[in-house]
Amino acid sequence: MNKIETCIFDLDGVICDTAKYHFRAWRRLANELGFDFTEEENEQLKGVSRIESLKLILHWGGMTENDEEVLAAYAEKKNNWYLEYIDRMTPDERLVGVTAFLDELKAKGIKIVLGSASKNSKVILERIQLTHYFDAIIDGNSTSKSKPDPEVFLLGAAEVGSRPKNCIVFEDAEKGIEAALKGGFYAVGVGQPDVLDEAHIVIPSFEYLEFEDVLDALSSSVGSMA
Ligand code: B16
Ligand code: MG
Repeated sequence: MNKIETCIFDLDGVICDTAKYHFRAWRRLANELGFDFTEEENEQLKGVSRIESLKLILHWGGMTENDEEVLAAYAEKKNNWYLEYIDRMTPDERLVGVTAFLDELKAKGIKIVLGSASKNSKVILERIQLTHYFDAIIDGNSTSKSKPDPEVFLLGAAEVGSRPKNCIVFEDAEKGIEAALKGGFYAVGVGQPDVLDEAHIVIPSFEYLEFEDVLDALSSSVGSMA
């Protein structure tokens, strides 16, 4: 297996869980528009961009809206509520084991990069006090294509001068794993093996996880990547 210089992390579902805040804000918008949607449907929005999420929700509510200005106004309304919720986030909302894992990477000189679809990633990292760990932050503000396009991870790797084959991507969404594989990265799924079965390996969380464990598991799974 190739030498690993850089680890690229998705944000929502990997570093912290903002899905509940997205759900609360989207549901408030849906209710205002006269319909409701379920937490199960919300699962399908993980890793999906803001505008794509809105279009899916309107579709579930049986609404057709093609006017770009109306769509932008709905998205802004939802985002303002979402910003209120994330503004109250604290470092306690880091997912279990994340801090120790990042500390270990820092001590080993491995570069740490964020690769998220969110346009609010900087606020979230500030609130959970993790900004200073990151050597590069690539998010929805610096990308033009959504996952499963590998753009976000390719930009992240380039920013720290690594090639994809020397990077591991940690992702909780199927589309994110697809993006990592398309870009030629090692892909580690964080969550359920049945959902993330395309990943090279899947971890349930970062709890008690050491970097060496990840390298060992990847080596046995992929052997040597050309
Ligand atoms: P925003 P990730 C994604 O974050 C979320 O999983 C997804 O639900 C959200 O719609 C998307 O960010 C855009 O977020 O509205 O804040 O720009 O998993 O890519 O870190
Ligand atoms: Mg995610």
